[in-house]
Amino acid sequence: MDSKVLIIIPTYNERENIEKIVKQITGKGFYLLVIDDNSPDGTGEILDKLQITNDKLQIIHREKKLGLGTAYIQGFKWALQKDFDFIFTMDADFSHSPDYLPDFLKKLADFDLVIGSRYVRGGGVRNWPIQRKFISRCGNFYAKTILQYSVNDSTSGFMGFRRQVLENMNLDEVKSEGYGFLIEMKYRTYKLGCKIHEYPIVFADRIQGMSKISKKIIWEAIFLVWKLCRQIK
Ligand SMILES: Nc1nc2c(ncn2[C@@H]2O[C@H](COP(=O)(O)OP(=O)(O)O)[C@@H](O)[C@H]2O)c(=O)[nH]1
Ligand SMILES: [Mg+2]
Repeated sequence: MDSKVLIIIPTYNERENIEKIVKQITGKGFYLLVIDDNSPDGTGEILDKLQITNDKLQIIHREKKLGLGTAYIQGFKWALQKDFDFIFTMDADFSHSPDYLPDFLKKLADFDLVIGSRYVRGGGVRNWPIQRKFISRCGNFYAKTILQYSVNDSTSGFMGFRRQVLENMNLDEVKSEGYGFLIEMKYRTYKLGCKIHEYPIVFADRIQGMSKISKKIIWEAIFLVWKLCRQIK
């Protein structure tokens, strides 16, 4: 691998998933940065042990649960400082299969942002209850309509950026959390005039551990979409 590729994964209570995901990603030759918010379940300690024998693994330990958005922003800044060329975001819970990473990377030769998308032909969701499917579909249709852009899966947490996108974005202005953060990153990228590709993925619901996304975060995202289209010109 000639260019430097970094995968960033934020974690909060991912004890059941962390060792396996670290091994799969670094086993493919990628660098991995995990940002752990002092998970009460001991995820951080497991990471420290894994790091002793894994030189592709980097860890940022934060004091307390500070949210997915700030974790990624901190990770992006770290990646830019360390001269990575391609920077990916992923969940720890295997909803985003690491097997897609090589194909995403190929696409980044032609695009600035690649989104792992459930809502393009060939993509989909496995193991979600019908209500969750419905909410996600409607939320993404809503975001696409209000923001007047072409992205079908605004709330996907699986993204690959060329470093230039993150360099050109004012990362300190990105203040949203959860789904809002995921939407904001895509919309800001679009507003920068970048080329975006949605790569079809089958999203598998987590088998181990619990989701940390709350109802409050969904409501925040709904208001954020309005704010974004008024504020970002
Ligand atoms: N560092 C950090 N990671 C978080 C936080 N909230 C969620 N995560 C991680 O972000 C990823 C996405 O969260 P998840 O619960 O899977 O959300 P869902 O897929 O929408 O249900 C997972 O890897 C979580 O462990 C947080 O406050 N801080
Ligand atoms: Mg998840």
